[in-house]
Order: sequence, then structure tokens, then C-alpha cells
Amino acid sequence: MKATPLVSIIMGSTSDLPVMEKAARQLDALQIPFEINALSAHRTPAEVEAFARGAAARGLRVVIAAAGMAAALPGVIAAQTTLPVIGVPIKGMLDGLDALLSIVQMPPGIPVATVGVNAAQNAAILAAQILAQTDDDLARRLIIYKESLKDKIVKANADLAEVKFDYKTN
Ligand code: RP5
Repeated sequence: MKATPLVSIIMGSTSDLPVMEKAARQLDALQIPFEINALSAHRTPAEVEAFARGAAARGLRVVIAAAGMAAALPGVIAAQTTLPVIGVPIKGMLDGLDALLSIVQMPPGIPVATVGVNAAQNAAILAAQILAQTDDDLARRLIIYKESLKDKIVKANADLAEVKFDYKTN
């Protein structure tokens, strides 16, 4: 696939990849061209700046940035672009609370749309919803995806119907 990427997935380390693969799989499923790279706010600050300042001009529309621990990466990118930045806190230490607070608690003027700890799939869906504002085909694929979420609850109720308790009435 050599299309121009619309979404850039950036992670602080390849140790974040097992989580961020979920974002990549979801973008694949929604047929959204993306790139995926590692950059670190602390280990490669100059490269992060070059990426963030050049991102919009390369045709990117959304950045998904993931990091753990003192997770500066999403905020540092957001400080240097007007593209929407979706932050994914990675669970490393402290159950991911350190990364969650580092990413979500941005100063006024520099928002990072922060999803839950390790919630890489939600980051991809949110990126898709942003892109769907100007892409009717993608909007239709998202509607189908959202409809499919009902299936899990339909199955849950079928399973619950088989669970027996003396005082259960359904
Ligand atoms: C963060 O530090 C990375 O995003 C990763 O979650 C964490 C640990 O990185 P490694 O030591 O595994 O490279 O910057």
C-alpha cells in the first residue's frame, strides 16, 4: 500500500507496539492509509519537532501519539501543529496513570484528545470519525462498524438467557 497516509501513528518506543497494533488493525479494517513510526520526546526531540512541523504539509490529517511513563510525546507534537492529536497513554508503571495524566493535563491552547489507558483501538476510531467529516464513503463504513457493535450485546443477552438462578425471572 503506497497511498499518501492520512493518519500518522507515532509511539515513544517499539515496546508500545503490542498496544498500538490495535490502532493499526482498526485503521486497516476501515481502509484508512496510515504510517507508523517511533519517535521519542525525550530521546529524539529534534526529530519530533521536524515531524510535527512538517506533518500537515505532508498531507496528514490526524496524529495518533502513544507514550508511557512521563508521556510528553503527544503534547509536544500538539504544541507544534494544528492537526488534531489523539493521545494514547501506555500502561507501563503505576497502571498507566502516570502516562494518562501526562497526556490529558495539557495547558489551555494545546489540546490532546486523550483516550483511555492502552485504548489504541478507540484512538483509531476517533481518527476515523474526524476523517469521515469529509469522506462520505468512510462515514458509511463507520456506520456499518458501529451497527456491528450491537451484535456483541445481542449475543450477551442470548448467553444470559441460558444462565440459571432460582429467582431469575427471564
Ligand atoms: C516511553 O517510555 C515509551 O513510550 C514507553 O512506553 C516507555 C518505555 O520505553 P522503553 O524503555 O521500553 O523504550 O517513552
